[in-house]
Order: sequence, then C-alpha cells, then structure tokens
Amino acid sequence: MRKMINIVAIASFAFSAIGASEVTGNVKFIGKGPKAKPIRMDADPVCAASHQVAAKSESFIMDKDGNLANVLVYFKGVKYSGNVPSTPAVLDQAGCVYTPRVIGVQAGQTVKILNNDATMHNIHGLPKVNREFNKGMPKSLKEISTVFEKPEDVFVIKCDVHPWMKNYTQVFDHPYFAVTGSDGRFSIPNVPDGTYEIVAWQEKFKNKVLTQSITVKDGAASVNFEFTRPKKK
Ligand SMILES: [Cu+2]
Repeated sequence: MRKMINIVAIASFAFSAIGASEVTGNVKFIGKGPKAKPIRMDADPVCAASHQVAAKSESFIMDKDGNLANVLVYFKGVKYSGNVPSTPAVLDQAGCVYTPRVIGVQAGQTVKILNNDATMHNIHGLPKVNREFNKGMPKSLKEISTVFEKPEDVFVIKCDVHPWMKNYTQVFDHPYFAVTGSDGRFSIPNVPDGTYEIVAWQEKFKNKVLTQSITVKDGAASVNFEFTRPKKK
C-alpha cells in the first residue's frame, strides 16, 4: 500500500511540473454551529425502517474542529474549452436521503439518478435556466438520467413524496469545482496556471458566498475559507 502512495505522489509531482496544478484547501466554520436534528421519516415506514438510528439533517455538517462538509467550492468566470466528461454524475436516493447532498456537474454531462429504496420517490428539479423536471420513481424504477444543458447557479432538487429530501446542484461550463468532504477539505485538479476568482458556497449562507482570488503557478496552490455566524444587527 505504501508503495502505491509513493507512486501516486511521484505521478502528481511530474504532472505539476508541466504547468497544471491542483488547488486544495479547507473550509471551516468559526463559532458554535447548530446541532443537526434527526429527520422524522415516520410518514413513510419504508424510509423510517431503513435507518437503525434516525438520519440527521445534512444542512450543516461540521466536525469538532469546525471543518465544514458539503461546501461547494468553484472558480467563477473562467474560460474553458475542453470536453464535457463522459462519466456521469450520480445522485442517489438511498435511505430516503439524497447522496450527495450537494453536487456540481458540467453542462451537457449526464446525471444518473438512482433509486436504491423500496419505496416511491418523485424527483423534482427546480432549475430556472435549465428545464424543470419532475419524475416519479416507483421502487421498480432503479435508474433514470437527465442532462442540464446550460450553466446555472445552484438550485434545489427535492422529492415531492418526502418533504425532508433536498439536494443542491450547480451546473458549470468548466470542470473547476469540488465539494468539501467531512474533513472540510476539497481538491480541484488539473488547473492551468493563472489567477482565478474562487468561491465557497454553503446552503446556510446562501447570500453570503465567500470569494477570494488565487494565483496558480507551477504546482500546488492552496486556499482556505472561513464562514462565520452573521452578526446580529
Ligand atoms: Cu422521496
């Protein structure tokens, strides 16, 4: 295993030497965050029975060190002329929760929507620029797919059967975006040298995105974000 890690490290070093960098970083919340509340799924016994311990709201996931998960980090106003990825983005419905909670996709990229539950979902996307979609997925329908053709700022995808189910999706015209993991970290690979505006979005801070400028040159670049509780007036 150790050997493999070394090889990967060498490979990424070689790659950075030719002028494409990886932008990494961390997103934190400074202060005491709200407690994640358990979701009441009693309205659908199949959903409730799929959790031994009640699932918790994922609108604000912070670890004990303040690292924030599910933050969408992306470059803004960047020009890109490469291909749309042939691998689809995947949005799963499992345990009557959308996984991932937050996704970025590229315009024109296929989005695979799975139903891993033995119950009916009705997936309802509420984009404004792209076409709204609304599709019943009975338990027998395990997979559908959709495509967002145009770039669009973040919008909600919800389930019309289970009101607690919520996903946030943003559609990009470039591949420079990532979502933070449970350790608050993100990684945006293959970034050409240049200066970029980089944005961090978290659903609780809808209208208060954080923006920074980052210059990428010859190797890895790093940028951190800190959300704070809005000041009371
Ligand atoms: Cu549902």
